[in-house]
Amino acid sequence: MHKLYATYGSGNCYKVQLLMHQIGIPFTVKNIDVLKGETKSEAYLAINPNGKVPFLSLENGETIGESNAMLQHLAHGTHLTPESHFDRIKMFEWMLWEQSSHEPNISPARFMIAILPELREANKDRIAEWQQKGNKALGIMNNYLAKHDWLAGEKYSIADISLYGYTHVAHEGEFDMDQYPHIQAWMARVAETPNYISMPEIMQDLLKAA
Ligand SMILES: N[C@@H](CCC(=O)N[C@@H](CS)C(=O)NCC(=O)O)C(=O)O
Repeated sequence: MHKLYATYGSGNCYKVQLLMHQIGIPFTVKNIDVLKGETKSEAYLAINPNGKVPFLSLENGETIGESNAMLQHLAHGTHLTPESHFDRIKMFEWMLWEQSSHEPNISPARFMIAILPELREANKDRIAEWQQKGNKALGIMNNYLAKHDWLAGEKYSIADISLYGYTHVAHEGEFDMDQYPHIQAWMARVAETPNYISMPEIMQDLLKAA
């Protein structure tokens, strides 16, 4: 069975858990507590020298770092990867964009506001910059979703899962989601897809496995 190293509350980890749940891939989880510095422990660095989660150890002994690479591998040949070449390229485009728009802006703003608020005051200028860049990204998504139901082609795909990871918790980083009605409608569609599971629900499993 695949084993996912993950930490509680991470959008990057949730993306991978959500996908495996939705396509019915059995997996175990190992909690690596970022707040306790466990990603930098000697034991964990021996498993993943990059010292980050998520990290996926496949049943066949191969490993994958980077959440979006995991999504691409796990969804290969399933209904969550578009059939047409061009739709797959658009999927890839959104997933690369996610790592330069959401991951470095929405994610750290949320982290310092909702997860480690004691860091907030000392980082208020950085948070303001992340919020400004994050809002720019959310505006781009909102405009696109005004005309499209899904990000890549006509169907739900791992591009949606990838972007959903941090978009659906952006309000925790004090992003005003009322400004983005088309994102809200898209998030509601994602939550209606078959075998959807919320972050708190699937993260409960992670805590139990700690
Ligand atoms: N680009 C990576 C980002 C991974 C990442 O930054 N993970 C965070 C948790 S969301 C982490 O491991 N932080 C702990 C650390 O850097 O020690 C991905 O998409 O998987």
